[in-house]
Amino acid sequence: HSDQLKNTDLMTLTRFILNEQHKYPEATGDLTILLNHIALGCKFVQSAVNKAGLAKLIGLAGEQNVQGEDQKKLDVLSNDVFIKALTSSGRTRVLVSEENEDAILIEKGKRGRYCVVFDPLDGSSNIDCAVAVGTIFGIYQVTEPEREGKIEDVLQPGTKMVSAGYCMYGSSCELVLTTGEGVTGFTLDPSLGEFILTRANIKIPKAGKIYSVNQGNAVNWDAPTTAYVEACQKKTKSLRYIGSMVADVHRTLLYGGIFLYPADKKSPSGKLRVLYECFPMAFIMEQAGGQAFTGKGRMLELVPTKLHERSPIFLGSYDDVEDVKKLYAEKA
Ligand code: AHM
Ligand code: MG
Repeated sequence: HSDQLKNTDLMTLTRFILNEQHKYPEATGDLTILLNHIALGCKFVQSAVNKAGLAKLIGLAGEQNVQGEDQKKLDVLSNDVFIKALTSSGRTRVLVSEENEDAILIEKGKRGRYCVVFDPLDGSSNIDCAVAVGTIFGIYQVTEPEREGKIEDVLQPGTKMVSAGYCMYGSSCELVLTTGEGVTGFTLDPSLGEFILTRANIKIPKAGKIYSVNQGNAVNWDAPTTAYVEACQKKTKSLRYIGSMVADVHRTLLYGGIFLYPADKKSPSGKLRVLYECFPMAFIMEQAGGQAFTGKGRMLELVPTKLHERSPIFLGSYDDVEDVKKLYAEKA
């Protein structure tokens, strides 16, 4: 506490983004405004997730709470929060949310140059037992400033993303961000209501001692995935699996190792969604010196053909993903 009080020169997220913006004389400040709106959405969701147990927010959408009001399930609430925050930024054109079948095309007058793909509350099966959940987002930029948004604006390879991040609602609230020049971590100071820079220039360890996978699917895996996990076990690596992608990826980023959601016989494309789960995390991993692989190629080079497309994913420490790539080259 005393250390915290000694530091009177706080690098807030807003200040950090503004500093970044000032490095580019041509920057308009639009991305700064957009990221601030995303951060506001994260704070709102963090507060709702925190109060969920008390506020009896938990429940099925459509159910009534004790006051007879309709309850909103947290993932529905989070989706509303982000759609409103993004729309009101005036900087977006196309929004794709895990919660909405169709893309949201922003009306004229509120339109901006950015498209945002997001999962407002990922890992929602963990909410009812108070385990970490998170928000994931990725941002594309369109070239022409004023025209109708199109689905094609977001059906772009991950290499076209200009920024990506996630916010983990865990024992602390952690926001991790890249704008394509490394990865920076911020922690929400609840007393200030501000994200404070806590991790500058995050680099993932080159190799790790942890692997993270839903081993319950093992009977359905393909040969390279099976061989990889068996090799992890032979090396007596530790297994950690929370079942919340944001939390599993956050640990992988900080401690090193690998997170995989491979294809299996039941889900030949895996489970995780390309646009708002795989791409943002792959972008962050690469920016931190790690890798992300689909089983066929570099994750970020995949060209999605539909909004909610899925892909197998292997991401984490450079050497660990390299081992997976070798097995796929040999056995596939
Ligand atoms: P969701 O978007 O329905 O919450 O599902 C995504 C989550 C990820 O957070 C996590 O990595 C994965 O599902 C876990 O899946 P499984 O329970 O099959 O292991
Ligand atoms: Mg999800």
